[in-house]
Amino acid sequence: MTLQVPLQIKQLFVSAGMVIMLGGASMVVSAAPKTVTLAIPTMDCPVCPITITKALSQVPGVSHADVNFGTRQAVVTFDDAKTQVEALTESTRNAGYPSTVVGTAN
Ligand SMILES: [Cu+2]
Repeated sequence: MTLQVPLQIKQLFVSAGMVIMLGGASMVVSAAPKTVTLAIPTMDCPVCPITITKALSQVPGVSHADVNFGTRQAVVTFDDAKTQVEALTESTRNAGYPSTVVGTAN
Protein backbone atom coordinates (compact mmCIF):
# COMPACT_ATOMS: atom_id res chain seq x y z
CA MET A 1 0.00 0.00 0.00
CA THR A 2 1.32 3.42 -0.91
CA LEU A 3 0.56 6.33 1.33
CA GLN A 4 -0.64 9.23 -0.73
CA VAL A 5 -0.09 12.58 0.90
CA PRO A 6 -2.74 14.96 -0.37
CA LEU A 7 -1.33 17.96 -2.22
CA GLN A 8 -3.01 20.38 0.17
CA ILE A 9 -1.06 18.92 3.12
CA LYS A 10 2.23 19.17 1.21
CA GLN A 11 1.47 22.82 0.54
CA LEU A 12 0.65 23.33 4.21
CA PHE A 13 4.13 22.04 5.16
CA VAL A 14 5.73 24.32 2.58
CA SER A 15 3.95 27.41 3.89
CA ALA A 16 4.71 26.44 7.51
CA GLY A 17 8.40 26.27 6.54
CA MET A 18 8.17 29.71 4.99
CA VAL A 19 6.68 31.15 8.17
CA ILE A 20 9.49 29.64 10.26
CA MET A 21 12.13 31.04 7.89
CA LEU A 22 10.53 34.50 7.92
CA GLY A 23 10.27 34.36 11.71
CA GLY A 24 13.99 33.55 11.97
CA ALA A 25 14.91 36.39 9.60
CA SER A 26 12.90 38.95 11.55
CA MET A 27 14.61 37.83 14.78
CA VAL A 28 18.00 38.60 13.22
CA VAL A 29 16.80 42.00 12.03
CA SER A 30 15.48 42.95 15.45
CA ALA A 31 18.60 41.74 17.35
CA ALA A 32 19.66 44.27 19.95
CA PRO A 33 23.13 45.83 19.58
CA LYS A 34 25.78 44.48 21.93
CA THR A 35 28.27 46.55 23.87
CA VAL A 36 31.71 45.33 24.87
CA THR A 37 34.45 47.04 26.86
CA LEU A 38 38.03 46.39 25.76
CA ALA A 39 41.18 47.15 27.74
CA ILE A 40 43.92 48.61 25.56
CA PRO A 41 46.90 49.17 27.90
CA THR A 42 49.41 50.15 25.20
CA MET A 43 47.74 53.51 24.42
CA ASP A 44 50.46 56.00 25.29
CA CYS A 45 49.37 59.37 23.92
CA PRO A 46 46.14 61.23 23.07
CA VAL A 47 46.47 60.35 19.38
CA CYS A 48 46.20 56.59 20.03
CA PRO A 49 42.42 56.69 20.65
CA ILE A 50 41.91 58.30 17.24
CA THR A 51 43.78 55.47 15.50
CA ILE A 52 41.91 52.83 17.50
CA THR A 53 38.50 54.45 16.97
CA LYS A 54 39.15 54.46 13.23
CA ALA A 55 40.20 50.79 13.25
CA LEU A 56 37.16 49.69 15.26
CA SER A 57 34.74 51.79 13.18
CA GLN A 58 35.90 50.01 10.03
CA VAL A 59 34.79 46.60 11.33
CA PRO A 60 31.46 45.77 9.63
CA GLY A 61 28.65 45.81 12.19
CA VAL A 62 30.28 48.32 14.57
CA SER A 63 27.90 51.23 15.12
CA HIS A 64 29.85 53.12 17.78
CA ALA A 65 33.34 53.07 19.29
CA ASP A 66 34.24 55.25 22.25
CA VAL A 67 37.96 55.01 23.00
CA ASN A 68 39.14 56.67 26.21
CA PHE A 69 42.81 57.50 26.67
CA GLY A 70 42.35 58.19 30.40
CA THR A 71 40.97 54.77 31.23
CA ARG A 72 42.75 53.03 28.32
CA GLN A 73 39.50 51.36 27.46
CA ALA A 74 37.27 51.19 24.42
CA VAL A 75 33.50 50.81 24.64
CA VAL A 76 32.26 49.35 21.38
CA THR A 77 28.66 48.92 20.25
CA PHE A 78 28.15 46.36 17.51
CA ASP A 79 25.61 44.12 15.83
CA ASP A 80 26.45 40.55 16.83
CA ALA A 81 24.72 39.23 13.70
CA LYS A 82 27.45 40.95 11.66
CA THR A 83 30.56 40.73 13.81
CA GLN A 84 32.02 39.08 16.90
CA VAL A 85 34.16 40.32 19.78
CA GLU A 86 37.14 38.45 18.29
CA ALA A 87 36.94 40.64 15.17
CA LEU A 88 37.07 43.74 17.38
CA THR A 89 40.15 42.64 19.34
CA GLU A 90 41.75 41.58 16.06
CA SER A 91 41.17 45.03 14.54
CA THR A 92 42.87 46.82 17.45
CA ARG A 93 45.74 44.31 17.35
CA ASN A 94 46.15 44.91 13.60
CA ALA A 95 46.24 48.66 14.31
CA GLY A 96 49.12 48.04 16.75
CA TYR A 97 47.14 47.94 20.00
CA PRO A 98 46.40 44.49 21.42
CA SER A 99 43.21 44.53 23.50
CA THR A 100 41.44 42.23 25.91
CA VAL A 101 37.77 42.00 26.85
CA VAL A 102 36.93 43.64 30.19
CA GLY A 103 33.22 42.98 30.08
CA THR A 104 30.08 42.78 28.01
CA ALA A 105 26.70 44.42 28.46
CA ASN A 106 23.40 43.10 27.07
CU1 LIG B 1 49.66 57.51 20.68
